Amino acid sequence: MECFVEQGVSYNDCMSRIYAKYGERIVPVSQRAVRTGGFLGLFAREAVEVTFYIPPINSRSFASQGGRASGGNAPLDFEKEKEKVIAAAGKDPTQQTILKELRDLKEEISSANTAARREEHANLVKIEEMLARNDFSPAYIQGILDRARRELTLETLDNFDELQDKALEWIGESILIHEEDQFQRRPRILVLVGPTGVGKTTTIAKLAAIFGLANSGKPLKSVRLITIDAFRIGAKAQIEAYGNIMGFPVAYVDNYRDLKKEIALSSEADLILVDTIGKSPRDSGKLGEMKELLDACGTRAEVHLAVSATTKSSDLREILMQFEPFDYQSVVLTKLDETIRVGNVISALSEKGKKISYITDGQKVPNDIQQASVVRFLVNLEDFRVDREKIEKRFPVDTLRQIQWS
Ligand SMILES: Nc1nc2c(ncn2[C@@H]2O[C@H](COP(=O)(O)OP(=O)(O)OP(=O)(O)O)[C@@H](O)[C@H]2O)c(=O)[nH]1
Ligand SMILES: [Mg+2]
Repeated sequence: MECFVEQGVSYNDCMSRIYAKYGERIVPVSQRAVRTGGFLGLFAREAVEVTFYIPPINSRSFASQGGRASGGNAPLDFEKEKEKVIAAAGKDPTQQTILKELRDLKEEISSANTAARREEHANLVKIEEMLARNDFSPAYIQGILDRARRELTLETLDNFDELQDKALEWIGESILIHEEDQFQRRPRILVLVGPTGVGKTTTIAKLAAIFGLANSGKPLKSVRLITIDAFRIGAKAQIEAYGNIMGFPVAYVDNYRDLKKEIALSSEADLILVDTIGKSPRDSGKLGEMKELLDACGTRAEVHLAVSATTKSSDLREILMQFEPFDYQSVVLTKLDETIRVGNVISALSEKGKKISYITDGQKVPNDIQQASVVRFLVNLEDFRVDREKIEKRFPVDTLRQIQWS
């Protein structure tokens, strides 16, 4: 039996292409998530690949439509293949029986599949396409569709607005928000780790300014900056510049003992912000060294992982996994202004059960930072009709808010 493959943005997209090309007789065998397109491994997108075969009845018409074999591009000679099988089967009555059973089975699978496809509600197909356009992962999309099939009545499925509201609510539920530390214990120690260039130092500066500079009558926090990134050209100057402008002391350390000492010396501060050197998630040796050094911050230090919202899904999953040894409590999502699609981020974080603490959406210090909120993500979704009032009611403690403290 020759199998063929077709790729598309979703299972339904693949099936539409297959039916359009080969007619309704085809029998799907399996589906899997794949990555397609891109250049030198960059910018590849997630897609679905469906493997199928065509029952060898009326094979001449398929061959004339230009069928494509999985192993190469040569058109198949179905007549020859059929003759071979029939000749072999003709010699052996047992094989004949098996062949007949196989044929019956194929027909059964084929008709069950066609029936299932016809039963898929048109509004669910629309939702699936909208989710795919927002870069949600195939597994995440399947989860939403399965839930809709399981929990919603036909009446709700028929009402597209209601269906959209439900999908938005479920997406919202899957976004986990980290509760802001209310400075219960002092000093609050906040460490930012992450890959290179994602905006760690800029985020540290934003947090320092928001908590430590005059802010509409709020009581100010005394802030200390510590960096373990003092030796790269420009890195020291960058944090020093922020420290000087804001008037916060900056300490440079490169070993466990000095870091421990600096933390102890800053025990009177309200907030100690620790900036780290960006690390490639692939360099597990260097990550291990940094983890040992950061242990000097003590067990009650909050570690946040900074990742850029523009990171492609597979890299995001790797980053979330490789930084796991730091035991990070939440993710700071940076550069949200540089992408209009957030489905990849929502999918990856929800698959790993990770919380989000802050989002940053620009280079301006300190303006472009906010506490993470479900509402912010939902209003960013493309194509969805967002009833903001409803969403804010559904996720009440989580409306868009600026960072502040009592
Ligand atoms: N568009 C945009 N740019 C940002 C944001 N945050 C930081 N940047 C920019 O990203 C670049 C890198 O920022 P840094 O703060 O130096 O990044 P880093 O993670 O400390 O980099 P390394 O220390 O080299 O690992 C700078 O040009 C920042 O202005 C953001 O939210 N949006
Ligand atoms: Mg930096």
